[in-house]
Amino acid sequence: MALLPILHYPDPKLRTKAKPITEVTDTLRKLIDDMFETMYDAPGIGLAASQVDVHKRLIVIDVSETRDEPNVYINPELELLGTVMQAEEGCLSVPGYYEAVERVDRIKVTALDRNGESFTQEASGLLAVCIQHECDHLDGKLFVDYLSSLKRTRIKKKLVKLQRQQAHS
Ligand code: GNR
Ligand code: NI
Repeated sequence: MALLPILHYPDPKLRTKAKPITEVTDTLRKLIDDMFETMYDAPGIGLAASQVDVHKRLIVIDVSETRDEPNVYINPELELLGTVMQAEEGCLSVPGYYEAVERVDRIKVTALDRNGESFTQEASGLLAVCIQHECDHLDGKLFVDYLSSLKRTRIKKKLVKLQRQQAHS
């Protein structure tokens, strides 16, 4: 297993639209394992392949308190249900920032699991928010895109400054 480097906003690679996965192979399962290790280490509740510079439609999630409920979604397709709510979101690609974002409180997702089998799941609460957040990553979208341009610009400037300092230390 291996920890994978996570891309940080405003890296333009985070804007890449991910391509559908055509075959679920052992190589892909190795990537899934590495993504879980990276997510648990961060620590985060979800990770999209886009964040580790792999532009394939794959996300991993574990919203459990006990960190022992790994969920894999390959080629996820979302159906938005329920009503729009505000929820505080953070992102491993936007470290240190938490902001309210509007999301629906209920979704239905259809995807392939790590064996290439199709499944459908209904989700609410944090899991529903996280699945929407991760699916956005696959389309090159970040939670900061839902904020005012003023807030987004402030966050961008601070992160660019931080990255410059880290590069020089
Ligand atoms: O770890 C994460 N926490 C989180 C909290 C609220 C809403 C979404 C998330 S996802 C985030 C990990 C991440 O950046 N996934 O892309
Ligand atoms: Ni994120």
